[in-house]
Amino acid sequence: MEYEHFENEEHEWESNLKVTEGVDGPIQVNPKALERLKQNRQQLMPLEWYVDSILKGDRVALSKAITLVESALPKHQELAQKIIAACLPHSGKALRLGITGVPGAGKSTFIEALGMHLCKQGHKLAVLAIDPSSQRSKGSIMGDKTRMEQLSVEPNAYIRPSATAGTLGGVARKTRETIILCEAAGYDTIFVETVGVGQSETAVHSMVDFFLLILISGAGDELQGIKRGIMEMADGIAVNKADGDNVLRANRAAAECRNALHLFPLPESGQETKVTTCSAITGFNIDEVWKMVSDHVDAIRENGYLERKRAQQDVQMMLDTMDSALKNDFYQNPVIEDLLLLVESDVRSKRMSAYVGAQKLLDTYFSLLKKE
Ligand SMILES: Nc1nc2c(ncn2[C@@H]2O[C@H](COP(=O)(O)OP(=O)(O)O)[C@@H](O)[C@H]2O)c(=O)[nH]1
Ligand SMILES: [Mg+2]
Repeated sequence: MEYEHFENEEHEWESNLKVTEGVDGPIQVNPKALERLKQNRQQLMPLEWYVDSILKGDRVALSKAITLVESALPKHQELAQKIIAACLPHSGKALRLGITGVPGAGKSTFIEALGMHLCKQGHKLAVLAIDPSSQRSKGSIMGDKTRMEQLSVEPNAYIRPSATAGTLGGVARKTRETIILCEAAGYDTIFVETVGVGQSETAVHSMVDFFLLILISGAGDELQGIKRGIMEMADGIAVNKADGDNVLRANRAAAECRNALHLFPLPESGQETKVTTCSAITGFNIDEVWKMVSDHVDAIRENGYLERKRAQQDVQMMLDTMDSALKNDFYQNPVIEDLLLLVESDVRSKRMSAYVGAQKLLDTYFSLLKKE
């Protein structure tokens, strides 16, 4: 702790060394190695410090704990899991809202508008993002912080850039754990934004109470870009950018959406999927969207669906965790790694059928397990 403090402080030393500013040379060290070095240097605090400070709502402790959750180092993971276990009984009370939509639909702008609306009402809001593709972009939500100008300086809001590495499964697990920590720190509303495309919707859907789809009106082909599956996952739809000369088009898009939804069966929640228009820029109907969300969550809390849904999500998280652990153990086994290359080339050249190849690898793996 002290060490970090020291590192960040600006010192005015009396020194004979004269520092001349110049152009940065090329990076000499493998950036990945540097990252590890940095992680290793992070001084760990005792478990109680993290837990007590998080429960008091200390943002520094919260951020440090999330960094541990995101770290790949075993000793960080070990401590992170203990912090999560201690925070778990204090979690679960927040409303968890997932937000999805194609890039450019206005998700970030919407989060800024709705987020400020909620903070003004006294809510404490945490904004997280799932972006498995962010390895190269360093977390698009970082860039999005510029779209969240007010929210990023709002004391009642906590914005956390997405974890920057790993598979979708890994990133999803980290986000779920981050939700637990944020709830323990007193955040009563959690937004999870999907930044990636494709599979990340399913991941976010599996960890929220309400899944909001943000659409925009296009040139009459509103629904083309949206897969039916995502429409079906949505608990509510907001057609954004209903402002200026776009209002009519937005209304038409909303009507088309409602028509399309009529063809779907009533969702398991027992609640119809509602559609509304809004504008994240002018603030039009932002309160309506929130009403749609909170009414829905109130209703499913009352009819018992919320409890069942969260229980099912917990079971799913357990299954996903085992799934990825088993896969990792298999694919990271050195014998399997070598054999896989050989079998792959046999299958490719039709010397072996896909089924026989898979069986050969699995048999080898299981016999290795027995020998252990
Ligand atoms: N006219 C209008 N533009 C909007 C609205 N919401 C977002 N935008 C603009 O749409 C662009 C993409 O917004 P952004 O929030 O970054 O979308 P995201 O990629 O879904 O996060 C930006 O230029 C925003 O200013 C809206 O309600 N009305
Ligand atoms: Mg965005």
